[in-house]
Amino acid sequence: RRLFEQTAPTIPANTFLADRVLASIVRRRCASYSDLASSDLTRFAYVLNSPEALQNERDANQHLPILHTHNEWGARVNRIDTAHGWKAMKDLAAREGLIALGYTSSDPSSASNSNRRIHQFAKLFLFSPRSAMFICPLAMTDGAARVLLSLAPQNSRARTEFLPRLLSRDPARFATSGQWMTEKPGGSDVANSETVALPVPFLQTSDIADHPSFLVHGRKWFSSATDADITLLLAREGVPLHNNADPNNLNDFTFRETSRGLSLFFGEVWVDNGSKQAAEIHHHAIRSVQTLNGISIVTLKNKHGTKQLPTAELEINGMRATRIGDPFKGVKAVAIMLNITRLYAAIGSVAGLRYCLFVAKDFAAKRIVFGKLLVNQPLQACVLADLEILTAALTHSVFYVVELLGITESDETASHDDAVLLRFLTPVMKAWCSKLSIAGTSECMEALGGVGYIEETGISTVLKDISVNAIWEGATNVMSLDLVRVLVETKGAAANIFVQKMKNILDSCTILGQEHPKHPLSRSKAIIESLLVNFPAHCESVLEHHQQSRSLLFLVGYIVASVLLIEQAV
Ligand code: MFK
Ligand code: FAD
Repeated sequence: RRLFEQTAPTIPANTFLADRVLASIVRRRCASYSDLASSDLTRFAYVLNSPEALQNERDANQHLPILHTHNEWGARVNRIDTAHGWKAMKDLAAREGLIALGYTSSDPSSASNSNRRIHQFAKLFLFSPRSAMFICPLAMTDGAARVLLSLAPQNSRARTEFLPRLLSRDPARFATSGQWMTEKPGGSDVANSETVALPVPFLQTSDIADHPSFLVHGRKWFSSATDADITLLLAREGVPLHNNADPNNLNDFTFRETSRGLSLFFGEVWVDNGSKQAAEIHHHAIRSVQTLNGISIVTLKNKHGTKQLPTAELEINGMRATRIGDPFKGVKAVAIMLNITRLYAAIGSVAGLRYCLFVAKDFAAKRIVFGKLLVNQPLQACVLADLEILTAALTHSVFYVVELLGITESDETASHDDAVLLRFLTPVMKAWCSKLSIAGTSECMEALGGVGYIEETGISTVLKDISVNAIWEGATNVMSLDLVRVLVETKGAAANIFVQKMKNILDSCTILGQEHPKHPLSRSKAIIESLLVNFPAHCESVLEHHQQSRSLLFLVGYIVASVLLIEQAV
């Protein structure tokens, strides 16, 4: 008698072709460029399912980074060994132009900025759940590229040497960036930062655009992807008390308290033998003669998820750095980066949910319970259908905001209203997509029963990895208060712009049979319209009572998703 064995669920061979929502977004939002984008996405999805890519993914998930702080002679070293699969992710990201695509087009004739951002983020959507968290350094690299493009002087090394490397499609040249903000006393509230940057006087008189002109001293409490090539970091900028101020002596400087004393700095993580510390770097050949730039790696964090990612605590003692942007405007400068990485957190979360839903649906098509395929049990069919709607809602919403990002980055198409709307919706997508995707992914785990809880079936890793998206880049309360910040700074105009944009979309939706108010779409439309009528007043009330800002954030997410689903359905 043969004993039962469950057939394992599989994901589709091509996760782009199998994702009708993503395919329809690319068709609609890439306009005349959509055929090119779609064929590239189809090809890329096959690449991700190739034996080589699957092996790299497994390897990166299994062989976690290891920190070596001392060599066999007891000498202090800073060596992080990362998996072959992790390094392969970087090479693949370069070859596929996962950053470059957002900035330069391989087909300039037909692709607008927003087309390119949609194409890029659609690729990231496919890549994220297969990337063993390499999506994280990519997010920071994209954010850093945007900062350098916006703020670094034209003739600076950051601009001429490193920006092209962040955007390179050549694996041997491609560089990634870190983002060092969080310190022990201040992750959300960076005003408490203790790290200082002291100007180096003899370099101030030379061409500072070309020379490191600060020495940084301090500690950073979380540094993701510590194997990055460069980093952008916040530090309290010292003002010299006299002409002979020594950049290694804190007493020669005065500091502004609050976050208005912080500036943003650019530094290479690795430099050509500039440090006394010996470092053996098992990465690209380019690093073989390099050492850390005044940085010591204290430890790698033992995390709930994202274990593939080398997240370290750092001590910084004389790191050479240049300021990016105006002095004491560091928070404003790094916000350019944050607004990009927050969209990555949103996309990465939804992509994780999409992936797990593929698994849950395939399992339901193979598993028999109480005499029927699970998918044919009406109750489970409803659970899976709800998850499909949730995934579609989140995917449409986040790509709507990605399109806004592309539009606002383009000189030709940028409008004030689009910029305000992008600013308003970015924290919403970050928090709302993360929260709902984590809940949805947990539901996918349950949909597999006990085996869903087993590490090797894949959902567990995704759930643990995407859980961090609610925390890093600003936790949900911080995003809710950021929404309030936008309302305050625009004196409420953001609320009106949001209402108008949503109404415009709804007005363009002609619902067949809408003369019947009981038509489900007409009823949904009417509900959203009434929410929009009350929305500005609701925002005013939140300005009085900040504790309501979280529910406002969720309401905005709900409205965007509903409007876009109605638009899709008609
Ligand atoms: C798959 C995903 C991959 C993602 C990978 C990421 C790896 C992990 C990396 C990290 O986690 S990096 C650390 C991320 N840290 C944060 O996100 C910090 C969260 N805390 C906040 O966001 C706080 O609200 C904030 C630090 C901004 C508070 O700082 P302040 O200085 O007390 O805020 P303030 O005074 O309100 O704003 C200062 C200026 O910045 C203002 O401009 P002005 O100088 O013109 O007045 C603000 O308008 C501006 N600003 C703040 N947030 C902004 C912004 N501007 C644009 N966009 C924003 N989001
Ligand atoms: P806190 O700021 O102490 O926040 C604790 C709680 O208080 C949160 O829930 C928050 O929402 C809430 N809160 C804060 N302010 C308010 C308020 N005013 N009202 C109500 N509630 C509030 N940081 C980097 O700089 N670079 C990195 O590369 C990096 N990588 C990371 C990797 C991982 C895996 C993790 C987990 C974190 C990483 N971080 C990184 C740090 C991350 O950005 C911070 O942990 C995060 O911003 C929260 O800061 P905190 O830990 O200091 O928490």
